[in-house]
Amino acid sequence: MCKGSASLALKIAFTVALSLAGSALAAGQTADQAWLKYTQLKNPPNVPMNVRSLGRGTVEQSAVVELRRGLLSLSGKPGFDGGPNFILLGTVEEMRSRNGQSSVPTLEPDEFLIASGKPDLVRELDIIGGSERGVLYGVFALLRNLAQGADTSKLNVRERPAMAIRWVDEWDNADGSIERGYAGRSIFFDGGRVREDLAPVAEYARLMASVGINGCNVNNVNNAAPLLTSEMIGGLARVADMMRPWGVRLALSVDIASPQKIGGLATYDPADPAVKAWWAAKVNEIYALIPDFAGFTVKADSEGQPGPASFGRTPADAANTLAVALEPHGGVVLYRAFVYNHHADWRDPKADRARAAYDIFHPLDGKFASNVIVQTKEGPIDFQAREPVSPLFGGLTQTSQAMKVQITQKYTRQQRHLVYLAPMWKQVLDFDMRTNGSATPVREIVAGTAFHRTTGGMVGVAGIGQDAWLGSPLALANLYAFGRLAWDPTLSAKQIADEWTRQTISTDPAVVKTVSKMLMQSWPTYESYTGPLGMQTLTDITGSHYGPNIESSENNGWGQWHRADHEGVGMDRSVATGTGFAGQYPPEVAKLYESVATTPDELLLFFHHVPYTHKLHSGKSVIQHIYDSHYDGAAQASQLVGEWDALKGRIDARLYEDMRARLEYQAGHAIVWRDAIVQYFLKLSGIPDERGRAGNYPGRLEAENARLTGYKVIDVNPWEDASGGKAVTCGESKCIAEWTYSGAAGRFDVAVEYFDLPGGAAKFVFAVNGPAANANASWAADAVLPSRQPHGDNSTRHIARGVALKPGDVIRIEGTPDGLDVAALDYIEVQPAR
Ligand code: GCV
Repeated sequence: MCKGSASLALKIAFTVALSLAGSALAAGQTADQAWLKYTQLKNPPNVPMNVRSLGRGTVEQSAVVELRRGLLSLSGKPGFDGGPNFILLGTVEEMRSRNGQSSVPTLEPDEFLIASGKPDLVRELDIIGGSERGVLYGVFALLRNLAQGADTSKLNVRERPAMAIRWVDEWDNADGSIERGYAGRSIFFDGGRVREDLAPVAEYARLMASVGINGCNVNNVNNAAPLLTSEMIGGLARVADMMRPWGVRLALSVDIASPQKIGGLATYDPADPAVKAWWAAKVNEIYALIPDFAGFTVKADSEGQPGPASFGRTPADAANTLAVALEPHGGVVLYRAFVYNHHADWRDPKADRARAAYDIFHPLDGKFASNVIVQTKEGPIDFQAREPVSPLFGGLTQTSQAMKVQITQKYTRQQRHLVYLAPMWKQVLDFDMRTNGSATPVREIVAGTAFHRTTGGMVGVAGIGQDAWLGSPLALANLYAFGRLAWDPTLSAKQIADEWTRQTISTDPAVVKTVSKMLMQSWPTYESYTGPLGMQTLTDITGSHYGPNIESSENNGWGQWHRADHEGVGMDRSVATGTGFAGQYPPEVAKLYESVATTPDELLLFFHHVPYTHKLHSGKSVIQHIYDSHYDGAAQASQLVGEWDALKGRIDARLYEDMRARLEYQAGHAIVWRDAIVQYFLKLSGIPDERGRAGNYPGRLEAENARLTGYKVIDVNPWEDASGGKAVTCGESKCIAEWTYSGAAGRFDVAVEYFDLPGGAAKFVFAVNGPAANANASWAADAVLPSRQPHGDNSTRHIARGVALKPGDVIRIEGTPDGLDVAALDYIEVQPAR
């Protein structure tokens, strides 16, 4: 390339950089709220500062802009040095024609190579991509290394993604709400249309590209029909335009009944010629405006969505109808295996939702068109705290597959609890399915290599919104980890946590060690206090999916049963005596899960119904494990606060305060979970806790036993969500609960368990013998939490610290309702001061 074109490229790069920076600022939502911070390094990066590119394509220019932005920011320099050394960006083709030689290796489209150019008088570092996207990925890889302070003096990196499909799914609705989203409203839609301001979409695309995500399915699989109207497609083309410079292709969820719902046809039977023609015309309409459109995601015959079963057709029939329409344009169909009957008969011991995907899709293996990818959730139920790997991954050897994971934390407490999910995903990816008796790790199955498929991959339900992408700052480690694992599933969860921390929070080794440790212990901690032994998640599955509600999983058709009774707990999924689910795995794995003796403790209750007295491999009884695990988990959640505290002064003060409040809330909510599950199983089993904790709460004083002025006692539903099953609520302008303290004199932390109800912000004042006990003693119940009634969803802990108490003191809580928030109280607990 001649000098002139290089400087033209530079000029374009600057213009794009400025406009990108401007638009991002205007929107107030930027990628540097996540990991693309490029914080100035102590030692300037050891690479040339000048950036040139050989091509002028949009994606390559994004790479130039990003590299310049990153280098300036990391080095803290005001501008470029104008010296002779440079970094050169180009595709293989561009590099070959520049050098007039073929020494440049052939690379796959998304592959890149970072290598020193031929030593000359000047230092040259080349970033070569198999395509422009490869160049962009190479730039992000270089910046990732630089931002972590890596030694780049002898950089020689060649990487290509393990999987072709690396998509995120957004479950955004046209009205701007987001199904299972916990970070505010949609960045794509509002009021039934595509938003005018799409600057955050470009920033999101930057984030995606930085970890190699190459597709974004922007709308909810439920209620997808309105998205295919011509007006919508016009708007969606603008979304695609914002993502295209970052190599991210737009995809759409479609409703299989669209030909009837919005097309005016009398049927949506996928075998009907008119239906086929409708899809072909619709797809043509899309490609006319979005030439790089990636394809469709389909949820059909599932949870009330229409599907081919209504016409006696199979998922393969439906998928192939769409596939034929998309094929000439290079589009794909991600057909979801999440098909099950949510009206199952819970009295039938053979009924089992976990079986459904394999039962329906395994017989169709080999019947899907080559551009259909069957997309299967990582486990057979629905993103629980722990599930076994879906057996379908081993059951489709002639079909391309993608594994779906959930970044948005529906069952892992909605971003209010810290749960770093990479260790969970890694377990699934590394699981050896032993198909045909040989090593077949799931990561190779979904990548397509295990069964010689041409495509495959990973899809993550992201749920990003306008609230700093995922709401909680540490939750972003999950989005980052998803992309990194889809690119390279052999990376370790710890390595990814370290990388993310260095780029997002600090390169200070002490900070990296602490944050990474917190992230790594967060999933086991969470599992311990919400769903150990494969009990899944004992949450309110018909409502908020947030607080504990153990029986909500039973006696309904949703099939998330754990079958707890007075004698024992767990679902028998063995072939010999149960639902037969264990038999869906290849023989070696099936054998492992078939027997109680060989099933790992962590999944025991997923596969077997055992008495509470059954001894685990650990030597503990099941019931004792349930008690211990919940106490240990809650204690570990509280330790997370202490670990974070050690970072004070070492990290950004706002981040410290923000995350500290979240962790403190989580520690309190872990106690709500602990107490709910422990008191429930204590009552159900009638077996006491060997360590005497269950049902005994030292220092706890129940609100229903207090001297009450104005407050009325109520039963809480479900009963296990309140201590002793009861709470007090205030129907007057002010209410008081008083207890006379009778313990030893000293200084204490007093925890006040109250219900932070929506529809108002009730005020509470904590006092001892008169006015408020200290500055920390009055607060407003102003969090936004689910459920209108007092419930484990909104049970919240406030701690008044360092309170002096002596026998005879009167402890008083004054509650002032506000709107619908009736200042409800559960108990107070006097604990030794920390
Ligand atoms: C988008 C679960 C969730 C639904 C979700 C569904 C799915 O059932 O509760 O909100 O729907 O999974 O994955 O399609």
